[in-house]
Amino acid sequence: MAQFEEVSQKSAYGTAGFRTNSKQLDHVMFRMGLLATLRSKKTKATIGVMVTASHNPEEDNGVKLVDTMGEMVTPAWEGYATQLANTEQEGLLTALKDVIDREAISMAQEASVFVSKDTRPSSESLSQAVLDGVHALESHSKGALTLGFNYTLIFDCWFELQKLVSSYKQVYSFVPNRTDDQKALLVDGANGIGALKVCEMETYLKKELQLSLFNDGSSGKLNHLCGADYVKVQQKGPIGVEMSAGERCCSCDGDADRIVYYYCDSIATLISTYLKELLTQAGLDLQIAVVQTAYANGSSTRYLEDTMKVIVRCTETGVKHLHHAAQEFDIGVYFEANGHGTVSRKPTCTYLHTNLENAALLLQNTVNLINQTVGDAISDMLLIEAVLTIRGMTVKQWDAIYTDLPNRQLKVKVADRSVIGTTNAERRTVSPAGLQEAIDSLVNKHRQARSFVRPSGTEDVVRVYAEADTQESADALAHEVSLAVY
Ligand code: 16G
Ligand code: ZN
Repeated sequence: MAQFEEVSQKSAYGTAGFRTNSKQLDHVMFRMGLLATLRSKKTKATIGVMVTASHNPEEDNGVKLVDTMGEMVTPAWEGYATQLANTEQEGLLTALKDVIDREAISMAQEASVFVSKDTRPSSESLSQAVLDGVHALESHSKGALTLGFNYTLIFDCWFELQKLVSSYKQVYSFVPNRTDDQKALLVDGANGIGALKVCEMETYLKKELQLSLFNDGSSGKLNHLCGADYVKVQQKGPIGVEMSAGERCCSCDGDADRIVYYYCDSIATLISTYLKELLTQAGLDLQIAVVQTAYANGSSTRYLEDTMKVIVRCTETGVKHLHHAAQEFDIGVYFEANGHGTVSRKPTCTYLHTNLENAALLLQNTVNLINQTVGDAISDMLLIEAVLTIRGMTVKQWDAIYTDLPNRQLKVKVADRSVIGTTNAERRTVSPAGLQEAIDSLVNKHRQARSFVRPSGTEDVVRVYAEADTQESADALAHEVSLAVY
């Protein structure tokens, strides 16, 4: 049974659940085990608990609940999570009863919880604490219990891997004579779970894709000097990967739900352009939209709206927001600038399967490459490879679709980041007073400039983003805005 520690600092269910140094998480894990069990009883379905801190340092860890369709839980349940995580041990029973009453949960209902973990050393004992929580609740109620346990939730089973592999082979059969150069892809596994999966897949795809895996977890530390976040934020190649000109390279993050291709982050542009062309060729009148966040480069937004004429929506940061917005369209493409994303399609789009015209067949196979839950770096990688193959494009040509405005991201440590309130999909601040006016006047001093600040949902920092016509200008603006925040 997990030990309860004194809850010193208030933890909040952030952008992707709780996240902090792994030493402070034991009690939070236990309580998420309790809450997942309640959620499962309420929904009468399986609930996932994912133990990971994704791209954060190996010393950190985190936990998020995964709802019945693979999505994040609703705001009300995030609220319960925060409440449970911060309750003193004496108040825990009352807090639990409160959730049970408010949600009218029948404790006799069967529960089914699936716990997954990434490859961090601390994930072993922390996932055990989740299981302890599940067992603790179940031993006090009459409900039967199903418990699953594995490594990552996404993309775990062999069957799923085979489905991706065979869809990729099908797509590939449309363009069989790809040169060796075009088939070569360098993959940075970030010393995490993605490395294990790429290793497994490599053997099945030898003919179609030559994967060279780096940072495979055999020696390096998770996310250390490698991985999607490092590459994106530091704008540097990962350690151990020697890239030569024109080579395609991509990086997963620690739990393999993000992917970044260098030196290009216009994944959504590439995919939506391709899907739109296929829809036109197949004569299908479906609504396609791209969902972005404030971090999306201004040039990509302009290109999508003005040239591609696709619908563009902006939401708050975090897959949970983008995913819901994407689901409102027949086909919704979303990729955050940091590499998180996927393509969702409405169930009504399944009639694609009955149309066997060439374009539709290709569309069907392409769609089968997509893992529609909240994002899976390995399926995204195969999707991008498929699009590049079909279009006969090099990374350079992809990069040339539009030109990103130079940009800079910084983080600022402040005493209390929660004083910063935002609106309009985090593009403007509403508090503290005067901050937005200060940002506006700094932005006005630069050309083609845009800047915003928001409290991070995964780290104790405020994030600053700036873009402008030159790198010097973007750097200066980011710096000036940081000072205004501080
Ligand atoms: C998490 C989110 C990601 C978001 C990022 C923002 C998931 C699976 N991942 O990684 O979507 O972009 O947090 O972090 O939900 P921040 O709030 O620290 O900037
Ligand atoms: Zn991740």
